[in-house]
Amino acid sequence: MAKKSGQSGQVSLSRRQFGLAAGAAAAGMSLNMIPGFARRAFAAESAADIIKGKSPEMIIHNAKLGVMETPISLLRKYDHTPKDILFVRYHYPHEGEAAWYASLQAPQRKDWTLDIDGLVARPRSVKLADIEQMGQVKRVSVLQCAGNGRSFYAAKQKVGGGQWKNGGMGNVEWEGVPLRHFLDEMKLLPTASARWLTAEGWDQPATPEGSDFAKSYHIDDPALDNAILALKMNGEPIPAAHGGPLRLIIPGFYGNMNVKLLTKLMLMSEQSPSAFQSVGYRFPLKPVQPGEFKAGDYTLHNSRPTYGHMIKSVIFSPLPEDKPRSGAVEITGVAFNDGMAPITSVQASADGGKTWHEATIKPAEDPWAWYHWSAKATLAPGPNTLMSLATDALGRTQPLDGLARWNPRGYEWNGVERLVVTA
Ligand SMILES: Nc1nc2c(c(=O)[nH]1)N[C@H]1C(S)=C(S)[C@@H](COP(=O)(O)O)O[C@H]1N2
Ligand SMILES: [Mo]
Repeated sequence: MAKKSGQSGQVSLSRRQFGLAAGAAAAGMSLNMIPGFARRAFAAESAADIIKGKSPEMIIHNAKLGVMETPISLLRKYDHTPKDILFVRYHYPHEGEAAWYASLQAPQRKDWTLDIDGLVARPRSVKLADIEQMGQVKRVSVLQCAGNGRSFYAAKQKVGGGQWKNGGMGNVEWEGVPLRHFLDEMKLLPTASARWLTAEGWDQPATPEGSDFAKSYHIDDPALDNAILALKMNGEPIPAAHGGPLRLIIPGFYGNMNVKLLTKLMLMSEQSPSAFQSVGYRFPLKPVQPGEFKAGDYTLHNSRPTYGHMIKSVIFSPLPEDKPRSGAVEITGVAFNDGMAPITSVQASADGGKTWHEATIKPAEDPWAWYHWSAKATLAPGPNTLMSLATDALGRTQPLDGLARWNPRGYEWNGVERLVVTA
């Protein structure tokens, strides 16, 4: 990896940039006075080199797979997260034949089909063009990787995988055909033994031992009532990097349940044997301690898939880089859950939880979208520990000690944040 970055750093020192640098030197400027120069010429690959059009400010977790997170300073600028800053997660290298989906362009794939297979009276293949003709609905939903916040578990014991902070999420407007509606129109009569709906993506593992990306949902899960076969993201065809031309969106469900590059829906009696369903993206049923339960210990019986978002709030402002002054401050941020009940309260603290201030909450656009909140507090000179705590109408709330939910794969972090800002 290090070698690869080094090489690409040299390659990206193009003649034009070199010319600019030489000109600047002649003009008595140092290289770091040229915006963007240092990063492009010498640092490891930038997000924009991995997926053209992505902001170079994205934090890269895996250059080969194109995994990247949004800094909160960018995320907070928009209500609907635009494509150039939305986090990205794929599981296979997008090289060779797969290179087409490492792009923010709308894929030109008019020949795309969705296969319907398994325990149905009549398996069939549906053209993208036919899905486009069906009635569409909009859903604003937070898209969040189940690994978002994983790095915070390191305070107990570091777990493997991308060390996500809070930026593995975004608030996105999706548009597409309601899944139930689609299944009805297709007259897909499930046979009596059909229990699970499995969705599969186009992407393939690099080696034959690898597992296809497939996820399964119980066919009676009420969350499927809100699911859509999405064709648009923020009002335009879904960029390939985000799963276009067709993506299954289950509003309120963790990222992995939202299968990109959707090619197949299957009705089955069991869940998919894919490792992404049977061992990966699962959460232990009982609390576990480091060492006693390992990443390889997951079974269908001792764990559950990461389905709906655990209730969570994230502080957007002030961030340490805002360099706030002491005195009155407005703490702002967002909160969201699985959309099954409204968020009814957010409390914020600026003194590490000694005193709490009730925030004003702006109604969310849709049950699965994020809620903006804002609370008045006071910053003391020196370091201040900011915290926020959301609760919903079902009484579900965030653990003050997020580490109590430590798990070997570091999923579903929803602990109360402790953000230290110095005034
Ligand atoms: N086909 C396919 N779908 C996928 C994945 C994948 O690797 N392949 N990754 C999943 C995971 S783990 C996440 S978090 C989201 C990321 O969506 P994004 O890249 O649009 O942010 O896509 C999900 N859907
Ligand atoms: Mo994810």
